[in-house]
Amino acid sequence: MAGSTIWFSLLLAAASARPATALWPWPHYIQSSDQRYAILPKNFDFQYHDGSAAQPGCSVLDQAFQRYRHLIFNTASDSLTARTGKQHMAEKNTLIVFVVTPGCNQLPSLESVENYTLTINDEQCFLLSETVWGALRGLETFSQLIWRSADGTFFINKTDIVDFPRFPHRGLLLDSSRHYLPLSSILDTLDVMAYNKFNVFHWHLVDDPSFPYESISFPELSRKGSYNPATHIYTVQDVKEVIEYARLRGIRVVPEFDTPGHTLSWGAGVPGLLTPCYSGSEPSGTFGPVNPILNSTYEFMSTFFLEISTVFPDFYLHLGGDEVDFSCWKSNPDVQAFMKKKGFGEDFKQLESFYIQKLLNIISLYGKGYMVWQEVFDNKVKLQSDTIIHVWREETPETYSKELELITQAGFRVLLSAPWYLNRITYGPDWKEVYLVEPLAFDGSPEQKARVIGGEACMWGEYVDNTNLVPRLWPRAGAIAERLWSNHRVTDLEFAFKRLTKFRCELVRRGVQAQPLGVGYCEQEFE
Ligand code: CP6
Repeated sequence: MAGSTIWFSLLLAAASARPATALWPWPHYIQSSDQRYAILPKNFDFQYHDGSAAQPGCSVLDQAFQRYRHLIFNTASDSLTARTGKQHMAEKNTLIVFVVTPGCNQLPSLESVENYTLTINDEQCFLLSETVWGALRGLETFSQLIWRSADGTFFINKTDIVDFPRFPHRGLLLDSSRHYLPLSSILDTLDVMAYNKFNVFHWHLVDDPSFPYESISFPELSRKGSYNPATHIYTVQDVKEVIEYARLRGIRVVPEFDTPGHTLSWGAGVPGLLTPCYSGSEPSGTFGPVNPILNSTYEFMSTFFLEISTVFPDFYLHLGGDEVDFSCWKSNPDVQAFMKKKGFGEDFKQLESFYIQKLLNIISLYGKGYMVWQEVFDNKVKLQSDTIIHVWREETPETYSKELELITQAGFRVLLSAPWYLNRITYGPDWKEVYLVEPLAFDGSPEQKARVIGGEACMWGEYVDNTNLVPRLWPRAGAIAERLWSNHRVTDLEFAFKRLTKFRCELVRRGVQAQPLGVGYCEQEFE
C-alpha cells in the first residue's frame, strides 16, 4: 500500500518535470522524449537555411518569425532574463527553416501543400516544408512545444513530428450582416484561426438585415443597405486588409454573396432588383427574392460579380442559393406568366434553377470557381464539374450523411457544415459532439470519400455580435479544427479534453477571451 503511494508520487514528480506534450490539433506522427533543451529568449532566433527557397525578405515568414517570437516569449508579467546562470544546460537557440519551393508573394489556395516536419534533437532544431504555408503550420506547432519550468526557464523537448492536414479545406464562417463585426475582430479571429490551423475564412458578408460591403460599382448598396454607412461598412480597402492579413497566416478568404434569397438589404440600393410581392391583384409593398424574370437583374449581377471577382482574389466565390422562399414569386402575376411561358408549371425549383444557372454562367465567364449551398444540388441545377457543394441542413446525421453520399456519387466535391453550428449553444461540454463528427461516415467508394474536401464551422450572427463572438468561437471551433486536421483515429475524448483545456489556457495567455471547457483554472494565471 505505502509502496504504491510512493511509486505514484514519483510518477507525479516525473510528470511535473515536463508537462505532457499538449498540441492542438494533434499531429499525424509524433515522437518525443524526456531529453530537453533550454531556450534563452534573448539568444533565440529563427533562421532561413542557406538552401531554402524562402530567404530574408519573404514577407510571409519574416512576419511569422516576429509574431511567434512575441507569442512564445512575451509573457505578461516577468522579464525575459529570468535566468542566465546555468550555461552548462543543453541549449537550442535557433530554429532553422527550410522551404523547398518559392512562393512568398503568392496566395494560399485549395491546392496548397501544408505538410511540414519538425526535428528537435542534439544535432538540430529544424523545420522543413514544401511551401511557406507548411512552414506557418510548423511554426505554430513549434510554439506549442515550448514550455516553462517553475523558475521561468523556457524548454523544448527532443521531438520528431511529421504532419499534414487530413482535409485541404478547413473553414470558419463569420456572418457580418446580422450584426456588423468591427474590422479588428475579424483580424483577431484570423489570428486565432491560424493557432488552430484553420485555412479558410468564409465571409458571409451580406444578408437580409444589412449590406455592409461598400461596392465600387454600386455604392448605393451599402449607402442604403448598411446599418450605418458611416461606420458599419467594409470598404474595398478594408477587404484588401483582411485578405492580406489572412494571406500572411496561410488563410484564404472566400466571400459569400448569397442570392437569390437572403437579399432584402440589396433592395434599397438597387430599385427593381427584388421581386414585388402581391396580395391578391395589388403589390403589397413588400419584396421577396431577387427577381429572376428581368434582363436587368442579370445585367446588374454581371457588373456586380465582375467587381467581386477582382476584389476577392481566391479562385472560389460562394454564391449561396439557400433557403429561397417561393411565396412571393408565387404571388406575383408577372412571375406566374413567366413560369407559364417557360413551361415550369407550378415548380418554382425550376425557376430558381433558371436563375442560378444564369448566375453560374456569368461567374464562369470571369474564370472563377464557385461554391453553393446544398439546395442548388438538390434542385438539380446543371453545375460545372469543379463546383463545390456545401452541406448545411441540420436534421440528423443520417440525412447529412445521405446528402454527402448523393453529392459525391454525382461526382461533385463537398464541404460539411451541418453538424458544426457554433452559434448553437447548450449547457455543458458541447465541444464533444462537434468533435466526434466523422465526415467520411457515409456509404460510398474511396473515390467518393476523396471528394469530401473538408468542412466549415459556422457562426451565424443572429444572436452574436462583437460582445460574445470570441468566447462562443473559442475553444469550441478548435474541436472542429482538429477533426479537419488530425488523423481520423484521434477521437479519444479524455486525451482531447486534456489537450484542449491546456490549449484554451494558451489562448487566454495569448490574449484570447476563450471560454472554459469546465471547472478549473489556468496554470499561468491571467488578469
Ligand atoms: N443564414 C443564411 C442562416 C442560415 C443559412 N443561410 C442558417 C439557418 C439555420 C441554421 C443554420 C444556418 N442563418 N443565409 C443556411 C445556410 Cl440552424
